[in-house]
Amino acid sequence: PIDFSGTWVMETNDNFEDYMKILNIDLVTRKIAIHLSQTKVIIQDADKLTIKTLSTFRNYEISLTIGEEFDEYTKGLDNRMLKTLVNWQGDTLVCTQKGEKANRGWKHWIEGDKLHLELYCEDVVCHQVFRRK
Ligand code: RET
Repeated sequence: PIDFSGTWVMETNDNFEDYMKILNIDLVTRKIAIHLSQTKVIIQDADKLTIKTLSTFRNYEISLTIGEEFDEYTKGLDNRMLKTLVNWQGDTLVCTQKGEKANRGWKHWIEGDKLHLELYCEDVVCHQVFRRK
């Protein structure tokens, strides 16, 4: 499979505001978060993944095994408990996050030298693009 490992710096962040809104993230947090440059640090080792989302305001980190459902607590985001599962779909990493919100998850893929992340929840899609640091 494709290796997503590396440090990736945010270039674009489309519709992040609506994504935060649909997650009921409070106004003050949204006002700060919308202006943040996010960095993804991905460590991929066989079927193990660690994904760190870093910013000057707050960080968020998950570690998981591909193909194994785990309990995700979205601490510092919307603070919900989810049943999360990440799988390969071709060269795309596809995540489903089961919980209170319908149709919640994300996809990671690489196109050229860019890392793409699509975050979705209900009918909202946020699209982020990162370049290698
Ligand atoms: C920040 C800053 C504090 C407020 C919010 C944030 C959102 C983080 C998100 C992270 C998603 C991570 C994923 C990792 C897998 O690739 C930037 C921590 C709301 C939405 C999907």
